[in-house]
Amino acid sequence: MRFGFSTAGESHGPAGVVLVHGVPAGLGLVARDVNRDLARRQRGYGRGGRQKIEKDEVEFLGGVRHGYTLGSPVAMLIRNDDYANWRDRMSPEPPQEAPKPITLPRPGHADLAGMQKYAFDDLRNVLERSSARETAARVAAGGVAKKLLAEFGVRIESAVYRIGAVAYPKERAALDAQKADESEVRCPDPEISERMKAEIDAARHARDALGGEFVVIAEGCPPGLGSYVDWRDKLDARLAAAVMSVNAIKGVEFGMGFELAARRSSEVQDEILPGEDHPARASNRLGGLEGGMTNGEPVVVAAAMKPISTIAKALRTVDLSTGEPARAFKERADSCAVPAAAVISESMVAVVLAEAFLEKFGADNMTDIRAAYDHYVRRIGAGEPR
Ligand code: EPS
Repeated sequence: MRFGFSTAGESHGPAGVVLVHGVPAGLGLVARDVNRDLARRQRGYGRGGRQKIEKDEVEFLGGVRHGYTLGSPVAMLIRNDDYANWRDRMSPEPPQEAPKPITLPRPGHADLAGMQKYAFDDLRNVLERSSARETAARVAAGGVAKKLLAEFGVRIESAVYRIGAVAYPKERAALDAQKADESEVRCPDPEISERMKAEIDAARHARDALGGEFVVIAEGCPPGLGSYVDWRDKLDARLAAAVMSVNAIKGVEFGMGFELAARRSSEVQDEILPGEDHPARASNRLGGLEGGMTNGEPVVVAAAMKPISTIAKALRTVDLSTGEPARAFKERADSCAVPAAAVISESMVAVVLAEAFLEKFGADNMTDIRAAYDHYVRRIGAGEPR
């Protein structure tokens, strides 16, 4: 089966679960490999009270033995510690007394269309699954993908370059992304980070929330992941879909992104120069992707996140139990989750790259994949086998 994953679990239910399939046998994998990113996802200035309750860690339920994958699905469990406080409202078994339904859909959330689509009269049935809590399970899947890619020298990082009106140059954020973990907003510049934090404070005091922009960089990808042959195989399309699937993401761009549209061709292509052992590039304006394939330059994906839709300054809605005008439902929420979205998007990028990597080099076991990879990089002169 090709590499990929499915998740299950509700935000205040007992746990999140992820099943990662298509993982080759013989990959070294321990809980620590995955838990590091789970902790990075939980950080970020502007998070609400929930992250103080949770300490996300995985428990392997299948697919790993004595620190190595078996080629069977890797199943991981992440418990929701908050479930203890929600047992009555979220128990899988019928409760003694049904909780009062929530009927005030929030503009911008999945609430209204979700209730219409699934014939619910309680929007908790929608919000529990549409909540970004689900992304913890995605990050666990991303941890497996990152571990696989790291065996071949692929490193994935991210940096935030906008929170609300406070911005930093995207190119500089991408260059210094390795410093982003030191910042509470994942911006590599300490002074801009402080301004971003002040921006978040101001929004919170106004009972509002903020979005922003971030960039994910994958270095060390060999050329030729993805393909130009069929539209479904084009890697930029697959990466865009994966990043767009992260809650509240409204736009994705590569390299110089939408700015490319305003320039002349000669100003935007990455010229090919003779290199030591293989052709080199004079620039990376296209973000490491040409013709739906990696070209050996760092893959640079940026995304715009809209502000979170659960806000204290509740917006106008309709009470679905009466049809009367009302104010939207308000529950504890984050005031900014852009730093978390950057980490989640690293995971989604890793999953797509791992899938494309295994398409190119085989998928059964690490020994055969390594042999295919070594042969390929030798043939195209893209450096020494790792
Ligand atoms: C979310 C609402 C908040 C966030 C949550 C996403 O949860 P709660 O309602 O429990 O306070 O903290 O994100 C997470 C729980 C998480 O782990 O990222 C929402 O409505 O989407």
